[in-house]
Amino acid sequence: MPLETSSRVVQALARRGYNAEREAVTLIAESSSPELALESAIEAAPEDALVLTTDHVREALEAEPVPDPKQVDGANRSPPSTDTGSTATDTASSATTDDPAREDPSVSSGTPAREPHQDAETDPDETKGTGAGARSPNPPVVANDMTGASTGTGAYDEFVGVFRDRYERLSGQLRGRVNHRPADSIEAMGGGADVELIGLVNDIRSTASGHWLVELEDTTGTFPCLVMKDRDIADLVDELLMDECIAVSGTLADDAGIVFVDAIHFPDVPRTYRPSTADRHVQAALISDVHVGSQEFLADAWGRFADWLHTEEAETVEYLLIAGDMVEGVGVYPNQDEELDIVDIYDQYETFSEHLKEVPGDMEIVMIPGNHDAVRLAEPQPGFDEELRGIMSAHDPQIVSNPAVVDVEGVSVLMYHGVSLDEVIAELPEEKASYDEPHKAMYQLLKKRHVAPQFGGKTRVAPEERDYLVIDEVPDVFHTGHVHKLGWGKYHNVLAVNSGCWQAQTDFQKSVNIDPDVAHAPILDLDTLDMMVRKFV
Ligand code: D5M
Ligand code: ZN
Ligand code: FE
Repeated sequence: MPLETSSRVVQALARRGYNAEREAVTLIAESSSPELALESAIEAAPEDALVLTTDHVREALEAEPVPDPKQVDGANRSPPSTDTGSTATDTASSATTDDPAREDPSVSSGTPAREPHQDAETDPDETKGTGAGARSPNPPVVANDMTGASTGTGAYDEFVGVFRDRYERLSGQLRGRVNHRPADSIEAMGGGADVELIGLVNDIRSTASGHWLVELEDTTGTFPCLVMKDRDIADLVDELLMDECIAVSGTLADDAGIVFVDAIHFPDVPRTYRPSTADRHVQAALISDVHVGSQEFLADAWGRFADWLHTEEAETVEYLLIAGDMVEGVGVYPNQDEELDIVDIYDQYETFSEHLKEVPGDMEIVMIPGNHDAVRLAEPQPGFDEELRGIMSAHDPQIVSNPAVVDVEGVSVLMYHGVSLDEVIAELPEEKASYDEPHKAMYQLLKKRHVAPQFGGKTRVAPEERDYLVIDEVPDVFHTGHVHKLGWGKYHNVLAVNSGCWQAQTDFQKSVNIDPDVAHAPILDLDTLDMMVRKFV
């Protein structure tokens, strides 16, 4: 089946307002007269249908066998495209680390799909010989969506509440490893005692002699902890962010007024963590930062991506996860309006929805908002409201909060837009987190078991009864965006993926030397957690 035809079918349908299932597109494209088949399929579909299904097309083709192609106008059949380079597999891009996931990016382009993965028991649908119609993505299950559950009004005691919840849940993760002494009882232990305490980082200062004074706060008070500059653990102080939860072990000074720290513990991911995998061969595309409405939005590249999803090669790509910034938004950054292609935010979502229609209708889509989207900026960000959902309904995406934990075929994916990554990158030394290796900044969030530890900086945190930003359960995959750089790797067996963007370099990014990774689609094998990256530039 020439891609050219299938892609033209998809675009023609999207122009007519339809999202279409892949097999529906294939049937139309392969029929003797795609133009006629398309028309009669649209007629066969109910008037309020948003998705053109395989059944609609079958019905149309059976009711009205299309005439011999020689007798219909073939002017629309353009010659096959010679540009086959646009979807080349990219395995080398920014592959500069020693992460295991990079060494074997599992370049499986062209792998025939489906056949080895059917269960021994034959699916009744399968026996009908419906080919691609046998695919059946399950709607992903979302664990911690807080859309519609926001209780915060911004009152002071709510901030106290959210930090108490953070402390309780993260200290709970550390309690098995240390014997916590409440801050207000430490002094009474007397000089020289061994002491362990768990607290949120309340202050980090260097002393006159270059040591580090880290003040920890628990629910009873604060206590100063001294990390000597010549100890190995001094290196870890570089990694600390304000308000994160850590534990220290050490010895109480003679006057019992300070702890000399021997060890620092993070909630962390156990090194022995074993991720779950899907029990069939199925893939997910992990993207973010589409930025529709920006003059720099790369519509052509998006079109190539959507076309590719309709090809046989992408047959097993059944899920599309979008980690925020669907649109460019308005008034997000100073002077942003000078680079807007669409000035009205609702029009931006309308256009975004048009682009979503090009994505096969039989794919499951999950999306969370980002800082450019039309929801509150403070995190957790609830999923889009009813009006925006209405605009984006054609594809019936699952719209959930930022962050969200999404179970995709048994693989838990923590989706988070990633505003805190800017902060982690700004605060930590280059080798621990940088824009060129955004996945390393993600490792830090996994280690801290919190997606946005630092309060009061760039990342705005909304007070809720619960700290939704705590990473309670270790995810199998951590998916973020925001920094517009592609990077991935494994941290204690958890795959961290930052997914690049669909927006060319903006003036601001030029001014600060951010060179975005555009039009890449990380494709994740859910059965092996191997990943490869497809380029659509
Ligand atoms: O931001 C994409 C990346 O660029 C992210 O790392 C923040 C940074 N960025 C982009 N524009 C600005 C301005 N105007 N000020 C500060 N930082 C900026 P995104 O929010 O996804 O567009
Ligand atoms: Zn963005
Ligand atoms: Fe963003």
